[in-house]
Amino acid sequence: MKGIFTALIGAFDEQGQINEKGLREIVRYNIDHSKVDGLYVNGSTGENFLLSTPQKKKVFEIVKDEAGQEVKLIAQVGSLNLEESIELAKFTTELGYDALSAVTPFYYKFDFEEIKDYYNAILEEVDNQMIVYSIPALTGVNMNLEQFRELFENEKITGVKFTAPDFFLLERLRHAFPEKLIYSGFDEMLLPASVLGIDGAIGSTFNLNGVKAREIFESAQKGDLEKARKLQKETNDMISDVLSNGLYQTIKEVLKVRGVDAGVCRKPMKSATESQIKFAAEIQKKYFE
Ligand code: SI3
Repeated sequence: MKGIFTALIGAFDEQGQINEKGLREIVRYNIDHSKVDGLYVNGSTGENFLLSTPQKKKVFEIVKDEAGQEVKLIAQVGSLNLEESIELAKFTTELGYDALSAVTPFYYKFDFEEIKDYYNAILEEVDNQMIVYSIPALTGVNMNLEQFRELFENEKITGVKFTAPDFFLLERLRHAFPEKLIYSGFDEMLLPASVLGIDGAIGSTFNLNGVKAREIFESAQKGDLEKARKLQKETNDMISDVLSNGLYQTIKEVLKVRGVDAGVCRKPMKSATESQIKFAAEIQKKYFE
């Protein structure tokens, strides 16, 4: 379960329906071209929170069918509807997903006991491992070391996807829980996170840049910091341009330039405009050719 995991981008048509052919192409591209270690399915990048339960299930099915046993698969099943989370956890465990992940419950200001109960309730129902998805900037949920310790008391919680710029907490977590899996979630911070001893990374830009992400991770692990810094700098130039042009729209449009039919974003997200499409083509040329 270690290494580079792509937070899989979604593929939808103009009507918001799943573009199955495109989704299969995205999976193949990540496996065959980028040679990532795994896929993180129905996360933020998959526009998960815009999907109905049947649509989430369809994505899980298509990805598993396409990827088979070729790479590790993590199913993001977190939802404000706990019954939906449990249903998806059972569904993906039966499909053969290697691990579950669930975003911390958000919107309402849940207290820590409620958050802990949410994870334990999901895990009581399934025989699978869970990676906590912590992304405070989007959820408003900021857990401290002691709260992670309490979550990790459940042995089925085997790790965390740590999407925060808090390197003090990251170091404390690494030191306190050497046996737990820690994945870095911010691609632009892969190098410093790697230096602190993460087990892997889960990122949206790996849909485009999986090969270089691995090089950063592995160079840092080997102690070749000069090379890792150069690669992270090049990567961050690219990420700055992608973010300035609209993250998910740009990932999709760059993939299309490469012949991968990544479709459009689901409403209420906007589809790429002509100028975004044009800049995406420039990004492809500038950083990847
Ligand atoms: O769930 C997911 O799709 C992710 O793994 C998200 C991942 O942490 C990304 N965060 C968001 C909000 O999309 C990052 O990969 C992020 O896009 C990247 O670091 C650029 O800021």
